Amino acid sequence: MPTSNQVLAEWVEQVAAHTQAEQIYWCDGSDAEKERIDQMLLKDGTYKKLNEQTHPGCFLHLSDPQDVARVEHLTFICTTEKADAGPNNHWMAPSEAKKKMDDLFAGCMKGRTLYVIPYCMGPIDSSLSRCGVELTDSAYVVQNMRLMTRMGAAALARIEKEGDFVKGLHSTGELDPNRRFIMHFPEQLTIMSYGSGYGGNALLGKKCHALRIASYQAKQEGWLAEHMLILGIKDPSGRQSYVAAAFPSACGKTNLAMLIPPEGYIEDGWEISTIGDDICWMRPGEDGRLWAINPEAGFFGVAPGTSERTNPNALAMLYKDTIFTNVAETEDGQPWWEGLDDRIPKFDWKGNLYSGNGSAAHPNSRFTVSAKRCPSYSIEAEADQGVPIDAIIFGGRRASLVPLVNQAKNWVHGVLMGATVASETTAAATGEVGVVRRDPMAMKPFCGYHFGDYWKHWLSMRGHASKLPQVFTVNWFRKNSDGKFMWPGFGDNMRVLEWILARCHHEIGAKETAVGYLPEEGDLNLLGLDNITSSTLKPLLEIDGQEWANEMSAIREYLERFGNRVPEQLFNELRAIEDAL
Ligand code: GTP
Ligand code: SPV
Ligand code: MN
Repeated sequence: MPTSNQVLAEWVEQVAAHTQAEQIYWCDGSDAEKERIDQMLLKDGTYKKLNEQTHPGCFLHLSDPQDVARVEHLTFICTTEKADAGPNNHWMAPSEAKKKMDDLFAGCMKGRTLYVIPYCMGPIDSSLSRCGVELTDSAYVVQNMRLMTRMGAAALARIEKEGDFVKGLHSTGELDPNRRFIMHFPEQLTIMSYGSGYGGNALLGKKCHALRIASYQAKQEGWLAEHMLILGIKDPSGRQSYVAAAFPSACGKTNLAMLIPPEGYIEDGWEISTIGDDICWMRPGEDGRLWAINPEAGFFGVAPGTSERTNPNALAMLYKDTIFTNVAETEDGQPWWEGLDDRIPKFDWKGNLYSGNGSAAHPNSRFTVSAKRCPSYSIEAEADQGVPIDAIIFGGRRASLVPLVNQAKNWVHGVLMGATVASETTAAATGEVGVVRRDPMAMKPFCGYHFGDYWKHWLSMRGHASKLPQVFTVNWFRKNSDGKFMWPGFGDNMRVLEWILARCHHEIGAKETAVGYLPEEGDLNLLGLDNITSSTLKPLLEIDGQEWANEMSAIREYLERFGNRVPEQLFNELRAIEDAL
């Protein structure tokens, strides 16, 4: 075995025997290896080559039409005690889950290659990083993990030095939705995933490791593993700030992380840099601040809606060395999706001639690309110590009620805000789209343990970090009576970020309301915005007392569902808001 780590060597042997894999291949992460596997995927039809002139090194992959999103109803947290998984998770007893998965995996790799992918989540020499090994029979997964993580020889060397790693076993199986499970064993730092080749179900370093398993580890070790983007903002004076923002899946993290400020801001000298677009690991530093790394090395982003107008930085990185999954294709072999431009594609995401009816690209179609290809990607993303966070933002899609921006009055209030944000569901997971559900810290599908304990852990950060970030909520998705978005969003979200930073640095006042601090009329910079004035903005920055009183009752009812593990402080905070309302 090409490793000195005995546990790893034995595990690979045992899995190979149980799955009856035809051969074992250890990924080294080299360019030659990438090239070989690309050629193989082209040959077996997993990949289609896209237009080499316009999109060099880009491939199209169409997944099984029944395998296009995360499957929350088939995702389990298998802790010894059911109560530890909490009402926020599906639970199965570890012995039962293990037996179920062992049965599914028995002989499933006959005639297939077992790929061994050693990977590191985070900069390879950072003490905040953590390693894992994914065993998979999918070469498509290998190529995605190559872009999304630091994978190969360097990661294996770190594993051999450190000893421990997260074990992730994956097989696409038969892609049968009835034989599909994503099981997590946080107490054993183990993941078993069967029957899906799609993103979060199959790229085990991402949601399975970096959120579900890592959140559990983080609780024990005193840090936070969060579903957040990380963004750097330099103001005209040269002051550098960092913001982390948690929005549920397909609610704008990638877009905010790559924001290009409006014209006037650029002239004035504002600069935005991207650290991460989906996951953030934060730890209190010696200076009392929270220091954050992006554990990923690439972006697995939503394609629809990405355009020259909405996200030019993303578009600029996508013309080269990118894997496209479930997008449409133009006549001349270019990738296409709704919102890109007004061309009409020739093929839809199933590879059929596009009829003109319905979406040509799947609403959850994605691109996979190295973070290094992003024009705004910051060198700070490679820093071993991470970046210090000034503001934490929670958000979601709310057509009504929730204002454009709102600042928490203190940490406990901020944790309550995060714990009770709600959002309309999206195509990132199977199931109904557009239903408002609570999605605490955007972690509903990703927290590896009981939400009550999770909120307690968030509150406990006060004891470990004396200079915690300010906390805010935002909502880019308010709609008017015509069903149109009231806020332009995208680059113009910079205007909200400017206010947030001014608040963090105590440079601007605010309107105090029962539910938080909101911008005073005239305090948001609207220069250069057509159609939006302080008066049209008014409804976006108002708190309706009656509606919010109703919301608080709903929040109380929601928190009570989590029983006595919910910290009393959250109820006290809630009561104070109810009284103020
Ligand atoms: P995941 O990768 O699933 O975690 O999603 P994400 O949170 O990174 O979402 P992303 O940035 O990919 O945006 C999802 C969709 O929301 C895209 O279709 C975007 O075009 C759209 N979107 C993003 N930001 C805004 C905004 O400010 N306003 C509006 N109206 N739409 C937005
Ligand atoms: C999400 O759904 O939040 C994603 C895509 O970022 S996936 O990798 O499938 O989780
Ligand atoms: Mn995500």
